[in-house]
Amino acid sequence: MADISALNLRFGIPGHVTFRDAPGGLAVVEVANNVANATIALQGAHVTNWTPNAAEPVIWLSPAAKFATGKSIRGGVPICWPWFGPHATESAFPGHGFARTVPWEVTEATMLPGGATRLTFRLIENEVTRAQWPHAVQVENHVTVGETLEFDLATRNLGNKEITIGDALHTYFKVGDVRRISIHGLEDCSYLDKVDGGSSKRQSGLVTIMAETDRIYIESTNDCLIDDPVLRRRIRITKRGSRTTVVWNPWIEKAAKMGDFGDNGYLGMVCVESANAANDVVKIAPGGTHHLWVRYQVEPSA
Ligand code: TA6
Repeated sequence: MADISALNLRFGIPGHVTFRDAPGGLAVVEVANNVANATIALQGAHVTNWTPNAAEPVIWLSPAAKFATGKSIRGGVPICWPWFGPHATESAFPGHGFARTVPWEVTEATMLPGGATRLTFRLIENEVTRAQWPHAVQVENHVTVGETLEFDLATRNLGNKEITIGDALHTYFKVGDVRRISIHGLEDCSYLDKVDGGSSKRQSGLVTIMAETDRIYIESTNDCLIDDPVLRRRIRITKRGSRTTVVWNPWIEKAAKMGDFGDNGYLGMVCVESANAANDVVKIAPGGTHHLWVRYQVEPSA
C-alpha cells in the first residue's frame, strides 16, 4: 500500500498536487492548477480524469468502474504494455500486458512555467512481471496536465539485447452520443476488423459508430479529430512514435457482458488509441529508448 503521507511530503504541492487514498485500496494523485484538473491512480499510472478549465471532462470513466488492486479500471487512460491485446504465445498472460494493473512509483511532480503540472511515474517490476517479461527495462510515463493533456510513455532498454514491445494509450474519451460523432484522420487507412474475424479492410470516409466497432488502423500517424456535435467540441489527438490507431466501442451486448460499463455507458464513450499493435511492434536496441508521445487538445466545433 502506498504511504500517502510520505508521498505528500515528498511530491505534494499544496493546493496543486495532492495524494489521497481511493476506493479498493488504491492511491491517487489529484492535480489542480490554473488551467485544468486531473486524477491519476498510481496503479497503472492510470489517468481517470482530465478536465481543462471551462470544459466538460474529456476522459470517460465508467460510472460502474471497479477500483481494486490488480484489476484494470474501466475508463480513463489505461496503459497497454509490453504487448497489445492477447500475448502472442502465452494465453494465460494478461491481455494488453501488465502495466495497467501494477503499481507505479512517482519520481517527479513539477509545476511548469505555463501553468501546467508534470508528473513522472515509473513502473515497478515484481516477480510476476519479470517472469512474463524477462528483460531489463525502465518504463516511465510522463504526464503533463494543462490546457492539453500530454503523455510520454518512455521505454528504455537497459539490457544488452534488442527487445520488442507493443504499447498503447487505450484512452476512453467522453462523447455526447457515440452514434453522432465522426472521427477524422483515418480516411483511406487499412484496418484489421476485429468484429469481422480480423479481416483486412480500407476506411472509406470518416469513421462513424453505429454498432460494435473494434478496428486496428495500420500505418496511421496523422492527427485524429473526434467531432462531437452534442458536446459541441472536437478532441484533437496528436502523436509520435505510434503507427497504429485503434478505435473501439463495445456496443450493447459486449458492454453488458463486461459488467463494468454501467447502463448505456457505451453511448457516452469511444476509445481512440494511439498504439503500436498487431504487426506494428517496436524494436528497441540496447541503450535505446522508445517514446510513445501523445497530446489531447479540445477545440470548438467547426
Ligand atoms: O483496444 C480494443 C480492445 O483490445 C478490444 O478488443 C477490447 O475488448 C478492449 O480493448 C478492452 O479490453 P479490456 O482488456 O480492457 O477488457
